Amino acid sequence: MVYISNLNQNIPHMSKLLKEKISSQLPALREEAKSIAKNHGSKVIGQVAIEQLYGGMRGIKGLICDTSEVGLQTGLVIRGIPILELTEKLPEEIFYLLLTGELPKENELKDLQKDLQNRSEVPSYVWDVLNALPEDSHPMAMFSSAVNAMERESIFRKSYNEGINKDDLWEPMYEDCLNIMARVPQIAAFIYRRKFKKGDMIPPDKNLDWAGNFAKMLGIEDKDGAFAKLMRLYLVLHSDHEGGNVSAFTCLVISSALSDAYYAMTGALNGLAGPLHGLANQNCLKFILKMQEDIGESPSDEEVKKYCKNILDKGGLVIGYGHAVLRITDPRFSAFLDFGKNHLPDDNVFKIVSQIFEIVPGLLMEQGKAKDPWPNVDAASGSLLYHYGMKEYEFYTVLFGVSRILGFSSQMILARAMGSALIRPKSVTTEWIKKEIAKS
Ligand code: HAX
Repeated sequence: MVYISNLNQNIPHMSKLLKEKISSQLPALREEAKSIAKNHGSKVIGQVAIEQLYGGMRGIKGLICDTSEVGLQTGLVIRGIPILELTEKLPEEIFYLLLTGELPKENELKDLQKDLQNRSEVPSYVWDVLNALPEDSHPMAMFSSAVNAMERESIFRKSYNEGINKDDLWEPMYEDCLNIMARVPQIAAFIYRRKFKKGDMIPPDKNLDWAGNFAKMLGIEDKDGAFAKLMRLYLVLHSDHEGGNVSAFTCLVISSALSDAYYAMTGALNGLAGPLHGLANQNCLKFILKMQEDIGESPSDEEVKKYCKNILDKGGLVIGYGHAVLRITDPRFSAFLDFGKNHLPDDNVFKIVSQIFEIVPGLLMEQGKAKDPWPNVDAASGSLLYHYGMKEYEFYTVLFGVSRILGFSSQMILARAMGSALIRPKSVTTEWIKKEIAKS
């Protein structure tokens, strides 16, 4: 079968405003980076201890990421704005903010939304690829396969092969990222409905915002609009988490080889699928459901405490707790907890989430192993989705992935715009480390 390429020739409205905004900011940003590297290039900003080599490079300052930062005591801050001040925004607004450092004005938001709607047609072969996968494939494997399959649409690869000027390489990267961002809600919704036998694909509604449309295509019953509200919040809260987490770092490493956004995001999604990263949200709900199975639907505080202590005593993990970087209650958890208190205070699963929050930090502190005894983003989100009828927790990481594509995209577009170098740290051998130790 011959498939028609979806390259952008026929798209009636492509956003100019966001691209123009980035273009207008670039000269000063490039000048600043050049000047910092030229005038302060030899300034030392950190040391590397051997324990960091054995500890996943934790804390080594080795990347520049301007979209967001995660402070030990602040949690996620996007372009200087704490995430808890952004919970009423739309994901499209967050994308604009990540990229430019500014929230869009009304006309800029409308322009971006229209652009995304016009790019949203998914190439037909993607449905064939997804339909060809066994139904028991994990939704994340389906999701990353679909993104990888779309690589033939890459405008970046085509432009590179045609010899585009190095300074302009960010523009086709931008086009690829916007195309992916516009199409993933439909792909994710298709995966949900096919995998969990929810019925035919629901067509997109071009009058809705990006997350509202996604909520509609998932087909979850939503009489009062609360599920769409949750989706907007979910896609905002998961959008970015600076540059060093497994998925964002993977994305940056792959794209630094001038691989296009399809290749880079596929790799990033595969990293997100790991249980210590994005898969924790599915495991967290699984953990609570198992607890209900073991000690009852509505356990007492004492029963929850005994159950969690037993897990910790056996060397197990309390999923949804701890973080590689944070040392406070993740503000994204607080946002979800607030949503739950406002919309579903009497839900049994949500009640357990609240009980665990009161109990587990104390147990982890008592145990003294986890550096961060506080809940992370994954500790509450599953209970909210479950309440609205999205009970298939294997799907939750796909939602995370749809959202994080905003962060992957903005980080990659900016890295390309700034002409970021090929990422290639030096590895050392154990013999070399032993020799270094012997010297001291
Ligand atoms: N329950 C029990 N023990 C825990 C723990 C938890 N929630 N969190 C950390 N620990 C233990 C570790 O297993 C480790 O034990 P060992 O020394 O015996 O190996 C010790 O405490 C020190 O770990 P750490 O330095 O505090 O944690 P890391 O930075 O190595 O890992 C993790 C951070 C998030 C992976 C870890 O806290 C964890 O496994 N938590 C549970 C899984 C989870 O919630 N993951 C989601 C993270 C958020 C995210 O990225 N989402 O995408």
